[in-house]
Amino acid sequence: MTFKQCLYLTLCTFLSVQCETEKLPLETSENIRLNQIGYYPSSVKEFILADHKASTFRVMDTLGELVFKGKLQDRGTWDTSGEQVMSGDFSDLKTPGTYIIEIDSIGASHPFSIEKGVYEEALSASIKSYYFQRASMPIEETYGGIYKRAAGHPDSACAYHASSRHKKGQLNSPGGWYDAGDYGKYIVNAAVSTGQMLHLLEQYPDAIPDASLNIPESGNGQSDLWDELLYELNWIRTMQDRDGGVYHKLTAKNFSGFIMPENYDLERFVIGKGTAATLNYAAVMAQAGRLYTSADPVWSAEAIISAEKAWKWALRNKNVPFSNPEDVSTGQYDDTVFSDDFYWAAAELYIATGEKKYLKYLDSHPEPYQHQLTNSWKFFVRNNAFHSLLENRDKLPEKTASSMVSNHLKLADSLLVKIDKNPYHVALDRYEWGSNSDVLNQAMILCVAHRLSGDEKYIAGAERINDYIFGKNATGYCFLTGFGSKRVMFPHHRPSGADGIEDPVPGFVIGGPNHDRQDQHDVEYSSEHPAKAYKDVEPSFASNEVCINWNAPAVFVLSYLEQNRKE
Ligand code: 9MR
Repeated sequence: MTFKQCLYLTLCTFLSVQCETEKLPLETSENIRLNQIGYYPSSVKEFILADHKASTFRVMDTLGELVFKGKLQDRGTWDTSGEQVMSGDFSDLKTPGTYIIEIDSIGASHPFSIEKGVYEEALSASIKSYYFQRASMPIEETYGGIYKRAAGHPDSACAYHASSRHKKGQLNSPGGWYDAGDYGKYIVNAAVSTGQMLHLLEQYPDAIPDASLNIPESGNGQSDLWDELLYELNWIRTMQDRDGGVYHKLTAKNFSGFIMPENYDLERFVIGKGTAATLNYAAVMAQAGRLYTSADPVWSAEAIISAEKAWKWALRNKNVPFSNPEDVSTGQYDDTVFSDDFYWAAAELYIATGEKKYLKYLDSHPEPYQHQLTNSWKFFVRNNAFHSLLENRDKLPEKTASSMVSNHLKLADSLLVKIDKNPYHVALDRYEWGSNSDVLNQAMILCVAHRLSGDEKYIAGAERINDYIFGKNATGYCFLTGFGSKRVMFPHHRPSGADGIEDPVPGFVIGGPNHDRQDQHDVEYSSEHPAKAYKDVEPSFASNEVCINWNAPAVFVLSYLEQNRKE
């Protein structure tokens, strides 16, 4: 090489290094919305570009190398978010790694990964959140790390409120999970949530093995999820009266301030006794009882007997609704229609006992095969029944079983149609209190359809919906605390607000956009559009609270995906 050539090469190298260092990475754009946790290699991979026009996008790896190029598709206007929407698809990129999406003159996305087991951590955290909600016991550092705390609410001697049908004395009712951002314990919500997660254990008994969650029971030889559910189930059992009826809730008369559980200052009462609580008790005890037979035959037999007792009470008290007594203002969880609660109880009791009277009941009291949105504690009980019956369809007359399967697939297909039509590729068109649980419940329905049919389109639908929870939504937030790049920092959750730790307790699905904005006197929302009616501030109980029935379908869906998306 001549001296001249050598000089030229040196100069070129110098200049190209200069160029490299000057090629600044694009700034993160909040208008590019995607699943900030990531995708399995074989997943459908979509993202949204809101309120901008562009024709192409690039996927770049961590070294800044281009790994995929694609075209954006115009999806029109989404009135629910008030946005012009474009979407991109990079499903063909299957190589594991960490990536960002870049769009010229707009910016870059938050990073995301493509890998096997991509939701493992999110799944563990979403179950562990129940451990953090445990009442009456300390959260020890060994299990809770920085979120350790002293025991709160022993609930060992709770007076009966007059609404308990004037029961005298006190109830020993320790344990269970705090319902949500508040410290109440409510039977109907406990039952629907536990039921949804029991369904997972029925499908995949080994999905959450022993010692996978680092909870006090880890190492006892049984699934950690079982252990967690048992903590709740054992509390639920304390709420049954001797005559079989079940009390509605255990709370103080009013919500407390934002204090730690151990600083509780309000007396707690056993409040209400009614048809919904009793039937939901019957259902979940029959379900848990039958699933727990071999692990603990005594517990199981007692649970089923107590479920039958509850059923009988409900038959004698077919229409005892609950509403808050005048001096009580904690969560109401009110219901006035009990046909679906009867149906769930009859379904679980039939599967547990095989007794024909329950099957007859189901036959003569059919429920519409639908998913009624919002208030899953009120409406999803029907779906819990369907899911259990479908899983146990060998116990049903053939005709009943096959029409139930086709009804379920029809319901799932209607969700897929909505996903395809919707600019964000979600199936939800109403955004009410706890809308994220509606989204996840729809994903659960799709998972069940996949289990019934093995058809890939259903699991892909569940993933597309799940992407919404992890960031592919009009707010751009990843709605699982502790996860994602645009994180929820100020959930309406008393311990997270009072523990002095910057990051909230991880693993909670927060309620999500709620166009009713019941807290708007205290919360300044930045948008009135339903899909954007969300604010990451502590006072926003209507959009930013956590709740056990919002996490339950997340646990189900993430587990289902982990079990079925091997690649
Ligand atoms: O999740 C419940 C939602 O469906 C109702 O519309 C709302 C108002 O009644 O209550 C929600 O449940 C809250 C409960 O009453 C008390 N604990 C916190 C729950 C989540 O916000």
